[in-house]
Amino acid sequence: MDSRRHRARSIPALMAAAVFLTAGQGLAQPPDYTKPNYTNSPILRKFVDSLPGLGPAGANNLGQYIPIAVPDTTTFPGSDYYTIGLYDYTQQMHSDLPATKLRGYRDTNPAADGQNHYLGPLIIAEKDKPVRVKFTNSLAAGAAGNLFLPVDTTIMGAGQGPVAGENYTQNRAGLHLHGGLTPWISDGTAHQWITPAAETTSYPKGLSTVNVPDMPDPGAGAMTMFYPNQQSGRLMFYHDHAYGLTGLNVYAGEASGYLLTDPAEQGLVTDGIIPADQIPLIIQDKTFVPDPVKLAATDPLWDTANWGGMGSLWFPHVYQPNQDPNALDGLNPLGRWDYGLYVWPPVNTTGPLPDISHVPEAFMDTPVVNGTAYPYLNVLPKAYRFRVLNACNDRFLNLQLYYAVGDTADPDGIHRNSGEADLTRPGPVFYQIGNEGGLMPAVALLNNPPRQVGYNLDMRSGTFMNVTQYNLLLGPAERADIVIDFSAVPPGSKLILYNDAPAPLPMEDIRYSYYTGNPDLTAFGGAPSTLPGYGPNVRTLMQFRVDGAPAAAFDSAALSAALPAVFAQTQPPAIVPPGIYGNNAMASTVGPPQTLNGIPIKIKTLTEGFDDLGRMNAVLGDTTVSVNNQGHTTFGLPFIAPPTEYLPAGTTQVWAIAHNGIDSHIIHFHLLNVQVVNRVDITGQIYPPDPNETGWKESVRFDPFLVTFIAVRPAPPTLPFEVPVSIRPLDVTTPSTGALGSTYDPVANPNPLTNFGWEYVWHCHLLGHEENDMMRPTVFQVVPNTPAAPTAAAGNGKATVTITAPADGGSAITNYTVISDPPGGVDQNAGTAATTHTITGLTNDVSYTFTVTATNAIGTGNVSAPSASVTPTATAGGNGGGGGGGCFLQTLGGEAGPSAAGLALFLLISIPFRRKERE
Ligand SMILES: [Cu+2]
Repeated sequence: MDSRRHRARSIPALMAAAVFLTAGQGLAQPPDYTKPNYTNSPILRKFVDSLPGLGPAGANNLGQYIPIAVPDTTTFPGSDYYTIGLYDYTQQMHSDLPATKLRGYRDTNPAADGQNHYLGPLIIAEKDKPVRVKFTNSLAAGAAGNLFLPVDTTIMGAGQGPVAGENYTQNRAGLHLHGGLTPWISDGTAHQWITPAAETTSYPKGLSTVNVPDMPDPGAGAMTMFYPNQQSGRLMFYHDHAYGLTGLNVYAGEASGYLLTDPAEQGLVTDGIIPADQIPLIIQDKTFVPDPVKLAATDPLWDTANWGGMGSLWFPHVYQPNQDPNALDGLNPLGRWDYGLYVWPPVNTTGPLPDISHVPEAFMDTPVVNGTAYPYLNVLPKAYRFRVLNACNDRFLNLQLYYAVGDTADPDGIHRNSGEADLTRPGPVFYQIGNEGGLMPAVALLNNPPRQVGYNLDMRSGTFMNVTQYNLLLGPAERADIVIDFSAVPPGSKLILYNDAPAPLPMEDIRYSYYTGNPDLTAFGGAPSTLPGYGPNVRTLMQFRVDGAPAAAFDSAALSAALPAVFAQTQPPAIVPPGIYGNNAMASTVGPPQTLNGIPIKIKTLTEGFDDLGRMNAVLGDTTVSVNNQGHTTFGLPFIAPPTEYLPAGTTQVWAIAHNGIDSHIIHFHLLNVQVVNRVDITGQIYPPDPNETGWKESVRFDPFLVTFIAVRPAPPTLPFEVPVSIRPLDVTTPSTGALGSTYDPVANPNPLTNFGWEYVWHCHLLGHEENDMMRPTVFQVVPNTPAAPTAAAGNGKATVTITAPADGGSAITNYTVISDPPGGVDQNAGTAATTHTITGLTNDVSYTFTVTATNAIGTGNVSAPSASVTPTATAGGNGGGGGGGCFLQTLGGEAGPSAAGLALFLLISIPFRRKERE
């Protein structure tokens, strides 16, 4: 959701109506239209600081580098054990800036240096060797632990919790391994966070925080995680995911790399197929607080005392509406966002816009790579492997490589270098070999030549005005494993890593597009024209300086030949085979057969609208129809609605995710690697996945007005312990209204305790969207845990076996099987979920033990330990109790099947929206 000025301008009559009606609403405080709310970083020189590399040897001129975490290999034999703390610290990120206050992870192993390093420590893991982490929140307690960024307490999870009058603290933090096949207890998601041990709060940790069962209790202020690493090699990253604070915590610095390697990938290195020289390029956008004069002119409401002065991280904090009911044209020139009170029909707002407000997206003005603004990197004329991660909060990147303007002497003999890219002189090609899921089945050749952003201008097309031409397009959290061969670059040359992705994508607000010579937009709440050689500039991300003796050319043919075999060896085969993209997909979206490659299709929705305070937001959902706060019939569910996505282990699902809105989103699937099958527009045109979307991904782009098909086959990792299931209220911020198993009712029982099984989430990774409700739980269902040894009581020729129900794996236990030793007897309660089973037909005066297994819809768990031995005798009392008792069955609502009517309704709803927005 962008600022949509183009749309607002096209509907003045609607605006007038909205203004008229607004007077009668009287629900919300009119916003102050006169105060600007933006700012721009101090003017920084480009390419004066070098790129931080790995380890102390990679330190740049400012002393920045990304340390590699030091494992403790003895405390937990067979595992690499890391101790990581969270601290506030400062680091200088550019020569023209003072040190910036940051909040991030520190390797607290005594063998490490005891210092914080931005984006560190990088964990390097090996396939099938577990990593264990003890994460300690070492922030200050009380007000001193507050985040030094504007926190909006109207965002779910950032304000009041279940204790009346008591807010959650701002020093909450967790640790999520993004991309990891991790047991849910260690996934570090929204409700798995901790506060410092010294914090005085009713909410010292998230309700779903569970430590690793076979590690010592880490005590208050700490949590433990277990990462099995049973995946192929890939670049992942670990970052904060705390409810209501993720976007700000990550922006403040809570993100670090996690590089998983595997033997097949290492074999490619050993064999010289891919370069051994490997360089991370972690790209973010930041805005730094400028000098007080500029700050006062652009963001007079910035709270310097609490959020910091010049050089501190800046973040937007006012919801500045596009609409101004007092203006003749109804528009606010400084506005950024549509305000729901002023649209038609208006949002039934539940309150005024808060003074400190979340905004849907935060697009900053300064690119930072590995923690340095506008870095340069000296490279030799040879091939390198770059591990690229878009770690921006909300900004997409369309990465290209060009020679720099004037990198050689111009015809007039003058050697100019203004730090610009010469868009007529392509740099070397990118051989993309991997994405989030590891190596791809084939090399994707990019930058051959570079492709600048291009819009689909075919008005007959279902993707009219979408960005359909791009180079290496990476949304937030997407990764690319690329080889660039500089061997043919003349020594002495300079190259520019260039980006021209619009922000938002695709409907750009030009005030977020900073480049040399950009129009002066100060009258509209934007930046002045950028000077050559200086920031702000989000196009010229970094510079490569090539020098030295050229190496032999990189053997791309050998790479192309080798990659498919390695993929086949290390990666699961595709669920939907290549070549099936044709007939099935469109047929599946509008009617029978509702299957793809024989797999039933589940329809999911992605809907943009407004929150209850009138702010633009987006939500995920299924085909459940809801009426939003404008009275529109729509789709989409809040995070706190009962779960709708169930993932039985070992099954295969195809999701058709229909996008009703105008923003591109990156949807991230925890637990899952997904196969991008294809995309289909509303005219029926089919778009195969991009060459770099083949193989497996977990962060996937969803473009406007496309139904995107993904296929998943969830499976649990193998663990050395069992884990409980996630049982919590739907809404952790309010008291529960009903016991586990009670029936959800939006009025009478809106917040029952609910079994989420192995709880994960799927959510937008534009962090501004994720934070304001673009997240839904997924219930991963596995076999029940192993029951404890049952108790047994002997009777006359029988025994009564009593079972304690184990965790049900997220799917109700349907029956217990009791096995006697020695064999014999008849279980009178066989095939039932009763927890008391009477075994008859036993032989008196023979000693028996009993074991038990639990079964649910997913399968049967492990066999329990035996009961104590009992001996039926003719004189044993009574007839024994039969069946009944004790059993509590949790009935989980099944997921609604795919509905052709549902999708047709979705399309009917979406088409008028689309017409309106594209007028
Ligand atoms: Cu989004």
